[in-house]
Amino acid sequence: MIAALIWDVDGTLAETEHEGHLPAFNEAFAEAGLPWRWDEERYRALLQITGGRERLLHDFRERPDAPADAGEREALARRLHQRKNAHYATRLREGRVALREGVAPLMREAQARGLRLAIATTTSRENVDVLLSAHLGRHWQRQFAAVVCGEDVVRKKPDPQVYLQVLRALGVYGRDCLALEDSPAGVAAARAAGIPVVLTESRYFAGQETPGALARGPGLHTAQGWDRAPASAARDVIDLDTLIGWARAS
Ligand code: XBP
Ligand code: MG
Repeated sequence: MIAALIWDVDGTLAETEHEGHLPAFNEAFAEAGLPWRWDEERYRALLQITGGRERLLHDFRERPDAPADAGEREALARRLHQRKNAHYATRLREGRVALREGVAPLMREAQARGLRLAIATTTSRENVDVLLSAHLGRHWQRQFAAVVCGEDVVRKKPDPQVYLQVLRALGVYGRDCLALEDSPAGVAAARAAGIPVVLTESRYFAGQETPGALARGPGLHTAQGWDRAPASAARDVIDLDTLIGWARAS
């Protein structure tokens, strides 16, 4: 039996990168009077860098028109990142980012059957709050036994730190949980913490080589297109019995 489901946020709970962070970064560039814009292709490449501020700093290194001074670059990244998060929050509050199909039903099923829910993310608590307040209500935190975010760790995914902190907070072993992820860095982080992980492909990471996942498929809303057979063909979704079956057989 699985004791807890541990959820990644960006790409797993919602298509936040495409519908939230990317447009918000571009809004921050425009607002600052900068001519820079990231298109989908560039953003897909930049997503190899986890953390929005770190992503900006990485991008600056390849821009001849970015400040040459390291301190100035750091300050600009900090400012743009703050503004990006403000634009991100506005988008969320305007209802422009939905939860991925199948996420809320699986959360409800897990809770009804006595499993605990947890969050393990690279993004900030502020960003998680705005997403989950919009979809689960302002008391969403009560539904989660542990929430570990980017600011709680020194090293972001693919480092296992965020998952190890969740395990510590829950007081369980990795093998007794199941993580849900969408990215190679996320899968690597969960595996390094000893947690079995299921990969739901998201817009920017679909098709990327991702070793280590128990199963991989297009989303929780369908049992079609997965690389492993679901527990029952009767329900065309990935439900808790399917996840438990996969974990048990691994
Ligand atoms: C994904 C990330 C984050 C987001 C942006 O995190 O790498 O950096 O792209 O959020 P996860 P911030 O999939 O672990 O939730 O700007 O707050 O970093
Ligand atoms: Mg993710």
